[in-house]
Amino acid sequence: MWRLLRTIALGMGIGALAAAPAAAQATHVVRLIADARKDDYRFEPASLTVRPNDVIVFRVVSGAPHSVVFEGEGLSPGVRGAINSAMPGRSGDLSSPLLTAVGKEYRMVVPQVPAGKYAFYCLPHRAYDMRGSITID
Ligand SMILES: [Cu+2]
Repeated sequence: MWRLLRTIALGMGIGALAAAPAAAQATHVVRLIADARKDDYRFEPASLTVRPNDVIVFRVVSGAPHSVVFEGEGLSPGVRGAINSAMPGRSGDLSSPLLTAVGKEYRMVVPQVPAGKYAFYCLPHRAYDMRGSITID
């Protein structure tokens, strides 16, 4: 009897999941570009709009090494922790590891944080103003 009830409950749970509106998980690619001859240092696109659980792929296209470091100013401890948790293999607070080769990719899943704009920069090219932002819907 209990097993039957549990089976029914599980079935209902799955049904409820299937009925929920499909929260599509989008993947966004951000290219990391640096060309000293052209004085060109940028994230491309430099700004993008994302949703929690979307995937962002930072892809090194030229001019390695690069990194992705979120601006910490004004972040609450909770938000800071959520962003840190979303960044695999961090090299420090809010910092990706150094992306040392062309073709290297760094993936992160957008954390559940309040809607708003979150700025980041590339540490090796910070002096060249290589920066970008995500706006979380
Ligand atoms: Cu860079």
